[in-house]
Amino acid sequence: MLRYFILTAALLGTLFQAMGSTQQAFSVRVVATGLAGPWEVIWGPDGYLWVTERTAGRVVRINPADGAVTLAVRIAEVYPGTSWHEGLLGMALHPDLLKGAGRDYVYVAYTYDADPGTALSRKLKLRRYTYNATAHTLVDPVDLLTNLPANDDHGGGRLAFGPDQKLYLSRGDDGANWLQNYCKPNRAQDLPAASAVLAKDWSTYSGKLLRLNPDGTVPSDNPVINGVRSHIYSYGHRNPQGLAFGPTGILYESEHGPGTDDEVNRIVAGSNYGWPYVAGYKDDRTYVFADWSHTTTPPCATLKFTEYGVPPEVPKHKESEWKGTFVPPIRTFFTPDERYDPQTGGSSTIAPSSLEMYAARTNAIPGWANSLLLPGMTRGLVYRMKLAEDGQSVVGPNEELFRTQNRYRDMAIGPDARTFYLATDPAGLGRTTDLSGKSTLEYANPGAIMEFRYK
Ligand SMILES: [Ca+2]
Ligand SMILES: [Ca+2]
Ligand SMILES: [Ca+2]
Repeated sequence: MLRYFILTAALLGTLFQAMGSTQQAFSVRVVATGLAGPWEVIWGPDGYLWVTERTAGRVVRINPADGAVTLAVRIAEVYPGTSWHEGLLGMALHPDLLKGAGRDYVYVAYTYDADPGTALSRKLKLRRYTYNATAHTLVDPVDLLTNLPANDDHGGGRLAFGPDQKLYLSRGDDGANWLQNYCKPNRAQDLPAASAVLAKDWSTYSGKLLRLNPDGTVPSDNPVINGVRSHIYSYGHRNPQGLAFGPTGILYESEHGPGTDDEVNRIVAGSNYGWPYVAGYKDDRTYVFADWSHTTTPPCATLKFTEYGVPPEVPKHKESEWKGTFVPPIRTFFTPDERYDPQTGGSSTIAPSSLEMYAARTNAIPGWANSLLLPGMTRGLVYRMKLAEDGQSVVGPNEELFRTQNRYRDMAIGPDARTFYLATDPAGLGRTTDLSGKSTLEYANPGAIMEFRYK
């Protein structure tokens, strides 16, 4: 027993030393700055960083050596809106880009006004471009899927190209039943009828992960959910902004929780992830589903939305009251204990903006092989989680990395597996944390690409 304790203490000492030295193990450099809301950053096959600028509607290529920015396309149709959830969002590069296979395709997702001229009809679309490697521009736009629901909150919008040669697109719950949209019913649990799929009515696609053929059609092997096959791959999501594939093809996702319980999920085709009935685990801790939009007496619109102290007229449902089947997260950030009071305890979340797989096994940073990296916005940190060998779960504590006074929006990993590129939010997008741990609205490096290189 005594020996056990000595060993454990020694191990813990090593662990804390390793965690404490994390910051010193990396050199930091600002690669580029002055970007208009960099939202996606990808290490391209040409050795450039490919970046979407959310509010400017631009795709740019950045030389990582000198930070020179080259415009690939400006998409005039992008509707940037005024919220954090609109504009040019996700991007995915076809794995055959610049391989001479005739598939030099780049996919983007963005919000646009589907009814210009009259009232605003905010929608999201998926578009494909072809890269002209001589002119270094994106040309020949093809709209693959249009008229997807969009709003001024919880837009999701992350894109990924899967090892199964399918496209994956995350869609948020559009902020329904929350803040300024509190009287709008939440549709994260709604599923389409066969007739809606035939009629290309995608109005149920809020709060979903979508899986598409590269031409935008429904894959014939997509899950049949509630008797219907559609683009929907999984449902019951709040605001999923991270998608990453593991080396064996497992899909991981991250999504924002409601003041507690940001989630990292392992995605199983056809499954329900619980929102809005459950946040994090089904544990009745803190979260109660307050169904504002279905308040009838008095009508919802006559009530004033509050996050805490929800009025008695609003129907409330404890997590344990819901009898549906769902897949719980593999990790939360964070599920507080019973003593936590959300009104006085502050936010227990990190605002996870994306997710990256660190698959490297050769040249990997010691201990890092087979990890997930989770950038967050409100704490100026990236969290590393070690995956179990089979990829089904995460093991051990989180490691906190790359602490700066910034909101990290996305990340790319360099081909050496030792260089990391972080995109930061532009000024004015809400709080982050300073180096002493205090909440702040000032960012050290707004609208930048930062490089962290392992020494
Ligand atoms: Ca990325
Ligand atoms: Ca969930
Ligand atoms: Ca819960």
